[in-house]
Amino acid sequence: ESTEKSLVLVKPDGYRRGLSGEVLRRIEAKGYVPVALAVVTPTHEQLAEHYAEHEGKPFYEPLIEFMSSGPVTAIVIQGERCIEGFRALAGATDPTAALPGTIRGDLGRDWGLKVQQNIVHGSDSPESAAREIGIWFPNL
Ligand code: DAT
Ligand code: MG
Repeated sequence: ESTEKSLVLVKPDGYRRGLSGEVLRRIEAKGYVPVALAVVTPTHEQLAEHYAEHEGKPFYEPLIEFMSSGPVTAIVIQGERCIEGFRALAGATDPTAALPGTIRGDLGRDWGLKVQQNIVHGSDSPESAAREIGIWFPNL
């Protein structure tokens, strides 16, 4: 199959809370197919690449610190329009504002102004997806 792919991360907060399975369940229930999956403790170097677009922003350093605080579950998903579709499943960036029914809305909350602790990452465009899949799954 040659349909669209997206890179999903269950972030350290989600992994720590045992939510990798719940995220994967929602992905599969939607009909997207996991084609690669790995538990990885990200390096600063890897995260600097992944979040290059945010370098210099006020939340950049705390974001990198948080993302390197423990293992993440990295998943490549596949399916027509899965980039847009997973972003819809994930919900708004701020887990307090994210609508119920979404991953962030149902499972996330604010723990002391730490908007970065929002359970999941999902690629936001075909270009980001290709770039990010290369960072997390260099052999794919
Ligand atoms: P998204 O993950 O919804 O694509 P983004 O790409 O704008 O959001 O930001 C990447 C991550 O950085 C996001 O998941 C959480 C964190 N972040 C974004 N905006 C933030 C803010 N204003 N304060 C703290 N963390 C923020
Ligand atoms: Mg983003």
